[in-house]
Amino acid sequence: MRQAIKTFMLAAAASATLFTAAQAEGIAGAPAPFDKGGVKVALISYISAGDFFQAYQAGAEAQAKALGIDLRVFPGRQNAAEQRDQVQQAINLGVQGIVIDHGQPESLADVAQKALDAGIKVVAFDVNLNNPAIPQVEQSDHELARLALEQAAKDNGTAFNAGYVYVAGFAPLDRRNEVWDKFKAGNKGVVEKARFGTVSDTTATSTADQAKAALTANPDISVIFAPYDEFARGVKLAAVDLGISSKVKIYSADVSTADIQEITEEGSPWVATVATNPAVVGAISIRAAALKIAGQDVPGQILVKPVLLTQTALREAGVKSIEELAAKLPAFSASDAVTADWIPAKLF
Ligand code: SR1
Repeated sequence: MRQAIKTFMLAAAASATLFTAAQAEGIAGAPAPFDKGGVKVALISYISAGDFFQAYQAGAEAQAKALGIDLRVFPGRQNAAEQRDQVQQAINLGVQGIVIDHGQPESLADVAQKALDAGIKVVAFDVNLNNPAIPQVEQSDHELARLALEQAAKDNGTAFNAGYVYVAGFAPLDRRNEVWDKFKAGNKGVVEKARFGTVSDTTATSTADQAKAALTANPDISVIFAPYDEFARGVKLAAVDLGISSKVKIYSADVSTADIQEITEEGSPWVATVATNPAVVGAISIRAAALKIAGQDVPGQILVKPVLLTQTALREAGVKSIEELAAKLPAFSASDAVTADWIPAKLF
């Protein structure tokens, strides 16, 4: 695990310990069952590896701790059958809430319904379970892709040869793909010369191998749309290995301290990313589950707005880490999405 994420998680945990006293007896003034404490929630992820998912989990843990929730985290191993089995395990554990983070709808929809039938509140992040009883948290993926591609057009015009990194079947990537298709349809001078991508426990290095082959076969590619930071990291690795960093520009999604370092380093081809704070998204997912458990209203769709972060802006602002980014952009570390006055909100 990268040092920056460790530091962040420790800070989040330390901050959450402020609420330990409240946890034992519950939260004064909170609705049942949070007034008594001891609420059990499961976080069931499809992917746990990588900066985004580690920060998402850290944010979920910090919010859970602040709410006195006993959070059971099930590690994601990109295994649909295992994730499905974990939902069943959570039902057997008697949790009051389940947050499902990514995954394949076809292997989750019926078991999620089984949880609902058992009286368990279910919240989904980035997996569309097509169930009106399950609120869906997402990062405004259409806006995220639009901001990245508008920046690409600003930097490169609207006629260029592109590489595109995409794996179908992941809700956020599918939504970003809709915007990419629209962008190409509206800009006929943009030619997609190569498409590749892998999602696994070694996404960045596997994508790097594919990017190397694609860039070698298509030396006229000047722009790569890689809307997931692990994809962008892989493409950057390939560009550096091939010695073509000055000839390609990478536009991505997501941000972490390691990403900021890769974007801002001298000669980096990674020129922009569009991102939310994944820890905030994790905290929001837990709050949505908590509100449902307390019988309070939660919108069917919860959108977290992303921000455009260009290499130029990050360098000019001297930002070197997520913490520094949050200090410059306070909105990045906080969100009032799905909250209530009884929910402790100051986490990071
Ligand atoms: C494989 S899906 C990866 C994406 O999920 C989250 O939405 C992150 O933004 C990441 O880009």
